[in-house]
Amino acid sequence: KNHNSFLLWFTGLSGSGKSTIANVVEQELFKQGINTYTLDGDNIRKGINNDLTFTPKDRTENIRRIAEVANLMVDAGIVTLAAFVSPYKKDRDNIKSIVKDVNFVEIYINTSVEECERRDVKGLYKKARAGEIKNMTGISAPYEAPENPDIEIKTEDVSVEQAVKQILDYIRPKLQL
Ligand code: GGZ
Repeated sequence: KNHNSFLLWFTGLSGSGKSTIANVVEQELFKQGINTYTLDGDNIRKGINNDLTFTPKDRTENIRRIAEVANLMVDAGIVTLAAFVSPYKKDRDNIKSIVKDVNFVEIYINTSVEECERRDVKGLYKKARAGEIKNMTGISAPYEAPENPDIEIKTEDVSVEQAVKQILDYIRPKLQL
């Protein structure tokens, strides 16, 4: 194990707040001089995984490739954050087997589908309701909630700052901050 590095994996619905929270965690780590990188839909689904859709099979392959990339990044000593819906339990279990020599933290961003749909930052829920988007997680595709995440954040109850503190408090002993 590379004891100085690890993988923070954020799972939750579209619009749950994964990227928002991950980005602030990353800023805090940066302030402490820690080398980090965030993998998310913007840099992965537009690049290495631009051949993949949102069918169950493609999501499985999406998560598998991301886990392999994350494994390399952590091996290179980078504290890696990954923010993906990752809705299937078996795919999340597979991450753990791919990154088996890495300190892995599963963070469940628990925001109800009602709240995500109310926020609808990208208008995807509206499109899903109108049938313009298929396989929309929470609407026409399942989200299998983690049963035993390392950290669970209910964004309807806590602020971004509180969520970030909860994560930093959890990882601080592992980082020797
Ligand atoms: C879920 C979708 C879909 C469907 C497009 N279902 O809020 P966003 O926009 O930025 O995050 C979502 C992102 C999900 O990609 P992931 O790679 O994280 O998904 S998975 O882990 O399940 O492979 C959303 C957008 O892409 N998006 N269509 N049908 N999210």
